[in-house]
Amino acid sequence: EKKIGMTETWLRKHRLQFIGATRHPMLKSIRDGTINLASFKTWLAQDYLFVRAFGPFVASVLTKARKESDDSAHDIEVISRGMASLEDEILWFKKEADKWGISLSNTVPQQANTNYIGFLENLRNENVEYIVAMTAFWAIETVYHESFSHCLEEGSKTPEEVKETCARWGNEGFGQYCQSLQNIVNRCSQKASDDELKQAELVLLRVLELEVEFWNMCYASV
Ligand code: HMH
Repeated sequence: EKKIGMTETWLRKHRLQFIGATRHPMLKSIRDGTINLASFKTWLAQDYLFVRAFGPFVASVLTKARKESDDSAHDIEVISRGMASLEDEILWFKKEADKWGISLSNTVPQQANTNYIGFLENLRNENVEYIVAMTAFWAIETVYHESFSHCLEEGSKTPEEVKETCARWGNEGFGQYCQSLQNIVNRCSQKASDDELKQAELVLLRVLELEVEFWNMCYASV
């Protein structure tokens, strides 16, 4: 009998919030092919700014792993892989923005994005425990994997020009990487205090809210 991990417990408990983030109307419109391309372009430009702030956050998780993890050699390997792929991701955003005729240098963050970036900045504080930051990291990546892999499933009518975006986070390799992050959170949770677990759970819920607000921001921008 396999013991279920803390992350699975949280996801069962907060299933509706998880679905709210991963099956947002904007994602549904990608999947059924009715996506408004202006919304998509807003998402692309705003997500570029988000990913630029995400790098320093991931670096802070790496630092915490070095100091606090009980298996830092393993965790540093997994987190570094995420760090390394961000460079490629930023280049991809630039290429994609070119394709859609978007000027990234003229893009300013909208309120929901500013809130999300501020949340990441707070988590970089050294007083934030490793498991708390790691839970946010896992949740942020997993929400995108769940969301975009759904847009590529059989029967979806995702437009050709949006498929590459979906594949970026929806692919199986990215799914395995999310699973590695999840395994780290599950392992850490076995040794965490009740207070740390409570904080990690609240951070997961906040990520789910911020994701919904991020999609709302793009959806409403037309
Ligand atoms: C808003 N959430 C948002 N952007 C992303 N790129 C990810 C999650 C996944 O990295």
